[in-house]
Amino acid sequence: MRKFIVRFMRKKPRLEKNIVQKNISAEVNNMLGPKVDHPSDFSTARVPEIPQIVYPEARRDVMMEEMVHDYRIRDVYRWLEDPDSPETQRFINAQNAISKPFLEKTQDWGAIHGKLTKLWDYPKYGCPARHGKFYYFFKNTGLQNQSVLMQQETLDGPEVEFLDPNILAADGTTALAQKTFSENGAYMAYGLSEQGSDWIKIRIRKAADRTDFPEILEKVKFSNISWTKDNKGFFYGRYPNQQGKTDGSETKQNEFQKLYYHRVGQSQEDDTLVAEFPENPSWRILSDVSDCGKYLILSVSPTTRDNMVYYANLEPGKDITDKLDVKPIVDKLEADYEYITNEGSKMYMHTNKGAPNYRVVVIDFASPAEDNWTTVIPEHNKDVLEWAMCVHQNKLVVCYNRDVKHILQSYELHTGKITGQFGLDIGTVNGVSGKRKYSEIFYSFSSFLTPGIIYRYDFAKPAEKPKILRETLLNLEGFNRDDYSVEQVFYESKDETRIPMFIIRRKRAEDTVDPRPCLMYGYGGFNYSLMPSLSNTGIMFMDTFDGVLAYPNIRGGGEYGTEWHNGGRLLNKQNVFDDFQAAAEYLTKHKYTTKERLAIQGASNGGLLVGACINQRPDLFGAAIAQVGVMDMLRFNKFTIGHAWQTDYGNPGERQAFANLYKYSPLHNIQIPLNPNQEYPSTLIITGDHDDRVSPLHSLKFAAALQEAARHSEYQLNPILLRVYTKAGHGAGKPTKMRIKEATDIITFLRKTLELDRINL
Ligand code: X99
Repeated sequence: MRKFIVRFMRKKPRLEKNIVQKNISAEVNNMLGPKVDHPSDFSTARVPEIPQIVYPEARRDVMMEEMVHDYRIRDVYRWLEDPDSPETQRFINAQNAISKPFLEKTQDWGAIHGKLTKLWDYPKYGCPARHGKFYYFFKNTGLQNQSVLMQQETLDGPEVEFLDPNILAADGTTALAQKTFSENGAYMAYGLSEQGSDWIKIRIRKAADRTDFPEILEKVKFSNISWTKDNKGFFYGRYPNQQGKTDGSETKQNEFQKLYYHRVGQSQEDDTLVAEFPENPSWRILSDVSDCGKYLILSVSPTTRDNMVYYANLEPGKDITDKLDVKPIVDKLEADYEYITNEGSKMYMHTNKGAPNYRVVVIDFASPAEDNWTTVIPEHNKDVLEWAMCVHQNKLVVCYNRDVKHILQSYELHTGKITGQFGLDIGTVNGVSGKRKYSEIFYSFSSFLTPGIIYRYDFAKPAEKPKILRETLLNLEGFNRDDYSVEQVFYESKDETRIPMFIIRRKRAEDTVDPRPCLMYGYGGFNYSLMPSLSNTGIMFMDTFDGVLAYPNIRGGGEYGTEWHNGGRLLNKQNVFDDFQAAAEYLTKHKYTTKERLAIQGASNGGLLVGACINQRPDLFGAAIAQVGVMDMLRFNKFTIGHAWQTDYGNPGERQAFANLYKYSPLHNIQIPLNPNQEYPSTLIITGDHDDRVSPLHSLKFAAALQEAARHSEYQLNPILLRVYTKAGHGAGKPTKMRIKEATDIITFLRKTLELDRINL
């Protein structure tokens, strides 16, 4: 790989975008860095030090060409798909050698890091849950890398550290990814993830003395844990042994998951294979032991949407020594089905079958034909029934989404009659716990300016109101949430669809028009609703730069049920990008911000969103941050769990889907800026070396291609940076220290590239 040089020069002032600069060949450009004609009013313009970058040369393999559905596709950076090759490693090192100093070697990095660390440092609590003799909840004193699972006999009794992941890895990169207690609460099966990977290792801890059984279960991924009611063991999903690494840095497809039964205290080798679908390698199996213990309900799916339902009879108390006799209930992939509870063979299920906003139905496994299903809670014509849970023998706690705000209600299980509503502010129910055998429930509330409030309610004492158990408070000096406003606007997208968007900013006197820096965040896919929640990075952005936060609830999400998801998937995917771009136009038109100071951010499917939007409308944004994004839409299905996303993206093996993907795939739609209006915003591409959800290769290939375009354009002065973090994955379980560093990098990047004035740093 060629040596690269980073030359520092003064950035041209933003208002002078039309001034043509150098016209030298890319080759010379690579060696010397671009030349700048200084405009005459240079001395009066705001000109912080911005390095003009000479990007690392990435080999273009022009021979890597293939015909796919009569499209001639060149994949010149295919070699970057091998995470282990020395050439890929050199590429990553060369990128970090530019991005790391760009971010860290600025005067502000330290001040931003210091302030973010202070801002992060407040005690955080999870929602408690009762299991057997004890209550359990997560607690983080403020800056601990991982939250500690605490145990308590009574809610006001002493708190005991039950499991502290911080002692499992010195750098905090081992996370408690999953935990499930046995019915009597004697045991907790828990999954540990290392370095951000989706792979987990399961261990079992005794509630009484906090010691572990010796066995460790490996090769577990995309699984839940369901205990048999005799407390002797549990079901879990496991993948076959694979050649090479299994640490999350590999890209191999995850196939042939099988369901096993594990007995407490025994070796994994002795586990019993209970269900498999060898003809369908991409099917994954989630299992629920019914509340009565007599059924095992399997939710089977090749994708992240729609599942089939199978079941098997269990005989409580009897050991499971062989494959179960698995029978289908729903064997079509048409809708989602989720087990809630049951009365004998009558299963209460949460589904969107025949109800795009979801309903609760009873399916009698003894006569499962759809004609025999009965509706307990019908579909609401506007609000989305997000989930339902059975507590206190016969009550259903039900959570609705109404215009991107949660509503929590209770219903009679048998009649479906509403019995009450829990008062909630504008925001999100981000945690809940309760059981059929207990009368109490806990729920946790969060919003843009509220980190968390935990409530307890006892159904056995209906006269009493829910009480606040714990309230988490920010303790950033000088930050007062009453100084800020949360506003929800509805704007029109390209096709006139009304899209909701939350806007959060410091209050001003009425009618004050003062565009401010703005950070807009989006996701737009997989039926996932972007609900109100507090972001430390967001608070930092508002407090430090007098910034505005914007969260458009674009299509592809689940905010308005299945229709909203359908409006932004498959051949409708372009709507997602149009909605995001329309949000940007709304924010500038209504003077919340200016294009030059509008930054966009997205992660994962939201990284794709950012990648597609900067290709399609580079003129709309001043800066872009794409984290762990899916950028190669022609090959996403070939790595790890990518094949499961075809219900949102389509199957590249099919011609029509391919043609559609080819139109928006970030990697395949990069424009060489031929005039100043086509200059890409300052762009920060972020990934992690152990991301096995979205392999880093997406970000590597996209960055290489964008930088190549920048190299060939005299108009691309805004930086295009790639930052690859080590021992980091897709995001879940990331240690606090690394989260703060990443947030510091992002804030520093915005400060520097958007030339933001520090109001408060
Ligand atoms: C997934 O790929 C989910 C993967 N996944 C399972 C789990 O299938 O994490 C599963 C089964 C049981 C336990 C845990 C898991 N997802 C989730 C998509 C978006 C999602 C994802 O991560 F649907 F919300 N993507 C990355 C989609 C494109 C980029």
